[in-house]
Amino acid sequence: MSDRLNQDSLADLPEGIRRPAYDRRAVRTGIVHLGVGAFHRAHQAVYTDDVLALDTGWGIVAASLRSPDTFDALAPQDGLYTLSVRSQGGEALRIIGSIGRVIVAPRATEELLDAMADPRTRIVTLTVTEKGYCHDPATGALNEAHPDIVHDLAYPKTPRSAPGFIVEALRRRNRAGVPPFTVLTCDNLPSNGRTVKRVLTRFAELVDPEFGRFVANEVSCPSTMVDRIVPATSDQDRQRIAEALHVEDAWPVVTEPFTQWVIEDRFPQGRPAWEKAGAEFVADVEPYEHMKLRLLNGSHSTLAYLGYLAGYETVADTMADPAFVRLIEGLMDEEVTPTLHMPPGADLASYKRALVERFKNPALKHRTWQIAMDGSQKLPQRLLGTVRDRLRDGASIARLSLGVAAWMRYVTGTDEKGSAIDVRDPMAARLRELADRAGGSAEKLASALFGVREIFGDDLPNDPRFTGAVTAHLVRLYEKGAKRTVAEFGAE
Ligand code: CS2
Repeated sequence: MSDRLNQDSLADLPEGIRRPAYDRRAVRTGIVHLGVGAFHRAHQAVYTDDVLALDTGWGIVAASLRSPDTFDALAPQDGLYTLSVRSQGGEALRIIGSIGRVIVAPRATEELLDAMADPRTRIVTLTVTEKGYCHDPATGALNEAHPDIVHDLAYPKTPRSAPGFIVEALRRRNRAGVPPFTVLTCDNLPSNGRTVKRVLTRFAELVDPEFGRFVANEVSCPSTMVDRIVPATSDQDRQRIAEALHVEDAWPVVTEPFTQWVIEDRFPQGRPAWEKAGAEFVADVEPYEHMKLRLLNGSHSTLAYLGYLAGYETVADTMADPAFVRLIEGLMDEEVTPTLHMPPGADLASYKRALVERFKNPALKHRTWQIAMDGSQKLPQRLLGTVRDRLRDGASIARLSLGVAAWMRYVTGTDEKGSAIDVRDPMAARLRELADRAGGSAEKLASALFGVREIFGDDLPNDPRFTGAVTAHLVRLYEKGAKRTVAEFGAE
């Protein structure tokens, strides 16, 4: 028996471990996925694995746009990996087989473009994270000065960015008389379908105005709401899973029981019956997306910055502090919920109750540092859209502005004890420079960061209700630290 999880060792796995319920040799590719990170493998690839048992026409070819890590791990495993679902109740393991092939884009650009241009590919899905769209987070427009976009416009046949790959593949299909694939973004962007469509249309227009019109008119980009908490896999996870499997899996994913996928049903070339695996097809995703981005992700980012500063390693550790639970419940109930317009029948109260339990899940080691990444790309849709709605209604932003202040404190790159914070963000260097120039003054720091238009736009920096609230919190964070600021919050 092989000592590695792969097609040969599959039959010898211990009882009770679910494995693909279909013949993998019969699977044909229907989907190309860009961005084969843990989230894709714990979400869309699982829904698709369910569907393959009913229809083998929807196998996935998955590409990394940067790192070869996933390829190096999954190639010797024939694309197989373990999904570990963890809760206080224990762990369930399942082997996922929907990814047939992995491509590393930088070293196999033609192979990826060929797969995307293949007429059998009818959908291109994406999880490239917020920054992968190369857009301006405040406006949603393509960032034409982005180095990858500049590169891809100059060398369209050897793209680096997701928009560059998609537009080049669509051009090849168009030339060959093959209809466009549907572009299905599964990232946490506001109106994610509309955003990717705007970015692609502008990119195509810059390549060739007529092709821009074709993309605008002919390419379908349904919006989606995706939800499943998937922390980075640790060595401890790998070891525990290998012991249970009796073979090594170099690339398992660890997640929670909860999963949700809401999709707009606009697939001119057809689609898998993902509803049979629990996905919901609706005419308009926006209400669900607002609910999820503002309640879940808005709370997550708030917990991440404040929790990290308070010295908590994971979200569950942070949620073990009752003052943080109070803050987050108050944020959701008092400040976010009034901005949501939910379809009849949606049960917001139970959604929020479930969220608090999900954040508390002690079996998931979801590091505050991980969620704190890329704040410049996340803040607009997680907190600032809600802030705008509240200000328009003349309502309080006391908790929303605390999250923004904590982000400001975090991106200085120095924690409350004077140790360095490893700030990961495409704007990290610029933010750091602004912080250094502020020289430890909360007022100067706040005012310098409000000037980052890509995050705050032109309106918020000019609204004293916003700038005043954020600055006052930032002063408190410097004076008292995050733990005391949160503890005293409710008592004010
Ligand atoms: C998290 C999300 O890392 C983050 O920024 O907020 O990845 C979150 O776990 C997912 O959106 C949950 O669906």
